[in-house]
Amino acid sequence: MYNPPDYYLVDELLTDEHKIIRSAIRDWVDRTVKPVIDEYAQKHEYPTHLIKEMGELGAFGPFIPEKYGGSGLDHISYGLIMTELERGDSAIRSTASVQTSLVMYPIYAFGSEEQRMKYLPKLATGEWVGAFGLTEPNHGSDPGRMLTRFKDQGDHYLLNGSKMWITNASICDVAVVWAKDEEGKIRGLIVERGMEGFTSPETTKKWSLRASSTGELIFDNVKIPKENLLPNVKGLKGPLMCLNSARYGIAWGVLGAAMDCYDTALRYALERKQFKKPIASFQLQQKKLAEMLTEITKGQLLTWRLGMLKNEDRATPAQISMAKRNNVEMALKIARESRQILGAMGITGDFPIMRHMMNLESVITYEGTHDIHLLITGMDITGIPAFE
Ligand code: TGC
Ligand code: FAD
Repeated sequence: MYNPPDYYLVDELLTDEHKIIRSAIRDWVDRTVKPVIDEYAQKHEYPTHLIKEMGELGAFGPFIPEKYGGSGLDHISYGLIMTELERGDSAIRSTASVQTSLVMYPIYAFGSEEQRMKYLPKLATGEWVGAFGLTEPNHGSDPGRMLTRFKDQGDHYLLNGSKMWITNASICDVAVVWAKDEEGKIRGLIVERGMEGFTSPETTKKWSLRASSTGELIFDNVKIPKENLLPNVKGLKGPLMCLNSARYGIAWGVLGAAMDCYDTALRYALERKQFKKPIASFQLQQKKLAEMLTEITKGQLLTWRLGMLKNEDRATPAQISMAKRNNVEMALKIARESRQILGAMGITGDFPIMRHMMNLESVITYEGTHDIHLLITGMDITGIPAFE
């Protein structure tokens, strides 16, 4: 039975509504995700049947207003949902991150009223799956140099280029794609499945996020109706504003993976005997457990405070970068240490740890790499960008 650590009584900072939401998602993850996720990861297959259930649970667009199918909740609620989903698997949290922060958010924040009404309710229920196309084969950390372009052809736009490493590419119904116009300005376009010239091959042979679908988005003279351009944003700040929301969710999400690893390792250490004693009685194992709990506690406090700032619209992109970077590294280290506590058992699918560990190798790279987030903090402190 999962016993999530709460050493500094952070629960006391949550409202009853927060706890009800968390408990609903936790219960769903225990009933629906936990029993099947290892099998899907082993098969390198995405459990698509979970998407509609996530929609029913309110995991898509929790902070989007109810008028558009969201739940109108605050950002602490969004964070708690991400934590619980990622305890199940980073792939499940990824789906909710992309759908909420990278597809619904830009349509809500930068879209026309017609676009909001057309897409958001179906994305909220999971009837439609979304994808977010920013990264390209030759432009990952530097998306501002993207090559994907569109031209004005009078009654439509013509889109050419390709995106790579895109979550849910091959199963998406709609994709928010970032491309440059003829003046070189980055704009957002809504590409729909079925548009001629749009293909989305799946990326295979991943050792990480094996229960997630990742692929390419390829545009070969795709005719995009003019009404599919997001009218209210221009420039790289458009996709980066979406990333602020998704990175915030990841800072919370990875706490779930870390807590699952810690909880598993603690229980194992108390039960497993060597040299006639539980391994939890050895100082070396206690050091690991004590340090894990310390880091989880720091991560919980960081995200809670960040969430309060976000609720007040005061969380800066650099604060979000710090939390994403800190918490992902913390979760990855905890996964590695927990794996060692389980000895050989730690490498099997009977326990979630190795799966979390491999997933987190993607999480530390996507949504801005560990290095890029450090440079963002460096720039914030010194005022000097060190990217080039
Ligand atoms: P730079 O010149 O610094 O900025 C360009 C414009 O953007 C503004 N800006 C931001 N606006 C909002 N939020 C932010 N976080 C922003 N950061 C910058 C900036 O003020 C400027 O505005 P303006 O009006 O002056 O034009 O841009 P740069 O080209 O030097 O790049 C900066 C850098 C390196 C930090 C940025 O490119 C970056 O963050 N790179 C990392 C790329 C990344 O994170 N990609 C993620 C792809 S999506 C993904 O991974 C999804 S995984 C999903 C899942 O499965 O969960
Ligand atoms: P690169 O940018 O080539 O970086 C390689 C290395 O160089 C890294 O260690 C990086 O830190 C370092 N580096 C780069 N620039 C600098 C610098 N200036 N200073 C110091 N070091 C530097 N993208 C999307 O658009 N949508 C998605 O849905 C999406 N989903 C993804 C799902 C998965 C499973 C994965 C793995 C990736 C996904 N991505 C997605 C792409 C992800 O955002 C990129 O992989 C990431 O931004 C890094 O780009 P890159 O892989 O090209 O690495």
